[in-house]
This record gives sequence, structure tokens and C-alpha cells, in this order.
Amino acid sequence: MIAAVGFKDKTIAVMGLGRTGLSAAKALLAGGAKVIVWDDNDKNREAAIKTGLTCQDLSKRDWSDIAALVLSPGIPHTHPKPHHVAKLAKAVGVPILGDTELFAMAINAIAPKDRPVIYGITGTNGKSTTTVLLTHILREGGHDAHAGGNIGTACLDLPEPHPGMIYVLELSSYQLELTQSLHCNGAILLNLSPDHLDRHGGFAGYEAAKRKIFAHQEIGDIAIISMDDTHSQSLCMNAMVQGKANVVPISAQGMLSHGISSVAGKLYESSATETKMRVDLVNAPALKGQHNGQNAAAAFAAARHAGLSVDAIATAMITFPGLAHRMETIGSFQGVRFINDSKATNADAVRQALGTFVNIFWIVGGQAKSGGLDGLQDQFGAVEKAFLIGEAQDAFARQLKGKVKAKKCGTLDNAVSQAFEAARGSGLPDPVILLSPACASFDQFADFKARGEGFRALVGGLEDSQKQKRPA
Ligand code: UMA
Repeated sequence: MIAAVGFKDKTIAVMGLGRTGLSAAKALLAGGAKVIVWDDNDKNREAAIKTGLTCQDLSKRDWSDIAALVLSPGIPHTHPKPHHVAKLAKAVGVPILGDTELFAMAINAIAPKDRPVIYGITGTNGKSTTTVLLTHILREGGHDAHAGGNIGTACLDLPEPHPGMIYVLELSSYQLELTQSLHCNGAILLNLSPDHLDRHGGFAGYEAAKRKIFAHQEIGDIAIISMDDTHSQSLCMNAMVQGKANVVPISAQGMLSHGISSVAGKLYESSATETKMRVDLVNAPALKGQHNGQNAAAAFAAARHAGLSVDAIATAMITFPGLAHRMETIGSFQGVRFINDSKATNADAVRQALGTFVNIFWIVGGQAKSGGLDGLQDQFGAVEKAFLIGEAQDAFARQLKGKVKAKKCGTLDNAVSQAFEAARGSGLPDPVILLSPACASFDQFADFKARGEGFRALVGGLEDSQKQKRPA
């Protein structure tokens, strides 16, 4: 755990008692702050009280002694409508911080020569894979590297810093928005496409949040930026013009004259004088597909910045085990393959999965994002039938009408059993049941992990029941 600095003997309010709030409260207490906490869910408050935290209703309490409000990233403070506690903080002039800002303050308080190195990773898709991949490469290369942030381990829950240590942080737009002083020695922007627009009041707000990852970069740092979408491209050009960090463009769509390119399953490094093939991803089973080419290009550039040799990076990419819930093969029986892509919470992420497989029996739905399945039509040829779940099922049935056969199933449970019956009776070669929801999970599950684990359990149950049916 990393103790928060700068708030000794001050009263700090913590709103939200999920992973962020609980870790921030612990870190603040360790740093000598007086901490009061609140959550709109009474069960979460009761659990917090049992751990010794002081709960006070922040909408009723006097705010005159409160020095700052630490807000969890899932709680809105501007759009679509500020949470009433955030509104109150603004009304009385109390600053609102995120846990990533507390982390940044703690690191900035260390003498520069002893500070750990921070690689920050953001973008609409691919953040988690790149975070885990880079951490794996750095560890295999002998570094003491730790992954945290949006990936699941709150950044203040990471081990205490020491010289030579490396933090690899997955940073969401929600987290970056509440971060003011984070200095990323390496900042990666993988891609930018519309997501979370309701929370940022539109695309400009979303982009502004993502841009903050570069805010405090200095000479000697590295900015690794995709050239594969127009928004990232213009950000890359701007970063090059500003000229503080060394800008390394990356692409998975063609050979760059300068930067790291992933072309036909191989990583190339190009400089002003030469282009060299560096890693053959054919040998890296968990890095298949164009999107993984981009993730690998970004991790390669960051690992080079960290001082690793090309050989060390290539060897580590081959042993990378991949990420749970991201195009993860979780079983194969009676000729049907089951793929868990629960992490695909928007259409762009689903596009990658639909482009990777054929003969797909697609489980899709949940809490829809704006635009729903827009932009996926050119991938529908790979889909045999869609099995719709969750709040989005009616809207998705309308969107798919006349394009893809679709069945409303309501729950994941129903969808899995119906997709299995359809897939094994289809007579198609290597049919794939793909959970790739294009939606948030919150209508039916705690988060995408719970949805993915639910899918894994249902597939496990199905396999057991099929075994029992087989004659002895
Ligand atoms: N709460 C309230 N009032 C509200 C809303 C929420 O009291 O109006 C309370 C809830 O009762 C709950 C807590 O706030 O107790 C939840 O806070 P949170 O939603 O910020 O969730 P955390 O558990 O703190 O998890 C957050 C990230 N969640 C979000 O940004 C939504 C996690 O990312 C992250 O792993 C974790 O911090 C550690 O850094 C998850 C996520 O879904 C994976 N991220 C989004 C995404 O990837 O698309 C951005």
C-alpha cells in the first residue's frame, strides 16, 4: 500500500466505497489524515464501518473542516449530471481528487533520483492487454514491475515505491479526468473512438481527459501514440510539435517511416536510416489479430524505453499468457469452441473479435452504449446467429433486423444453452460461441469480470452435463 501525502491531520471525505474508495481511505489514514467516508449503498457503508472507517452522510454534514473530496471514478462529477456530493463540494470550494492524483502526489514527494518509473496506458480499447503485456515483458526482463489502475488493483494498493521499481498503470478517462499532477515517464495512447460520451459531455471532453496522460511529460520521457485513427493521429502530431517527450508513433495498419509498425504479424522498428523486423508475433499465441499487433507495438516501444533488448522483449512476448475475459478460449467440446470476450464493452472492441473468428454464435447485449452496434455491419458475415441478452436486447434486435438472425434470450444462462444447441446442430466447421457483449454489464452483473466468470461457470456446467449424458 502507498501512503497518501500532503493531508496529515486534515479531514478528507471519501465518496464511494468500492475498490478506489476503500484503498484511498486506507492510504489517507496511513498518511495521517482524518478520513470520513460515504457510499449511497447501505451495505457498502456497513461493511466499511466494520473495518473501522468513519461513515458520515456527506450531504448532511458541515463541510467547513473538509480539505478535499476523494471521488471514485464511477461517480459522475460533471456529466450527465453531477452526483449531489460532488455538487456540494464544488459549491463550498472543496477540491475533488481521484485516487490516481493521490498516487501522483505520493510519487512526486519522493526525491527525483529515487522515484519509480511510471508507464501510463490509455485509449478506448486494448488498455488492459497492453498493461498486462508490458508488465509481463518488464518482469521477464528482470524489472520489479507492478500493474494497477483501471485494470483492477487500485493504484494506491500497489506495493510501496522504491528506486528502480516500475508502475504500469491502466488509466481510464474517468481516472485521468480527476488527475492533475501525474508524471508518466512513458505515456501510451492506443486509440481513440467515441466511448463514455455521456460521462464527458461529448467527444471533446473524452479526448481532453485522455490527453491528460501527456500533461507532465519531460525530456527523456516517451509518448507512444497510435497513427491508426484520426483523433490519435492529430494528438501524435501535436505531441511531436511540442517536442518535450520523445514521440514514438505506432501502427497496426501499415509500415511507418518512423516508429513501431505491426505488419502481417511482425513488429518492425523504423528510424530515419533503417527499418528492421524485430518480433515475429506468429510465435506469440496470445497476441494474434491486428488489435494485438497494436498492443504489442506499444509494449515494445515502452520496453525499449525501459532499456530491454529486442531479444528479451521477443522472448517475453512468446511466453505472454494473454488476458482473461479478452478473446479468451475457455473450452471446446462436442466440436464447439467457447470464447469469453466479456471485456468487449463497446462496438469497437467487438469488431476485433468478429474479425478474428468465423461461424460465430454471438452472445451480445447488456447495458448499451450510445450507438449500440453501429459500425459493425461489415463484420456481420462472420456471424451465424446472435443471442441477445440484457436491457439492450430489444434495441439490438431492431438494429440487427434483416442483417443477422437474432433471438432474444434475456439472460446469459438462456443464451449459452440456446447458442450451444444451435452451434452443435449447425453442421458448420469449428463453430464458435462468442460472448462479446458490446455493452456494459451493470444491468445484470457487478462488472465485466463477473459476467465473464458467469460465462465460464455456465460453460463448465454445460460440459459436465454433456459428460453425464454420454453412455458409460
Ligand atoms: N457509488 C455511490 N454512488 C453512485 C455511484 C457509485 O455511492 O452514484 C458507489 C458504489 O456503491 C460503489 C462505489 O461507488 O461502492 C463504486 O465506485 P466505482 O464505480 O468508481 O468502482 P470502483 O470499485 O472504485 O472501481 C474503479 C473502476 N470502476 C469504474 O471506473 C466504473 C474500476 O474499473 C477500477 O478497476 C477500480 O476503480 C480500480 O482502479 C472498472 C471499469 O469498469 C474495470 N472501468 C471503466 C471501463 O473500463 O470502461 C472506466
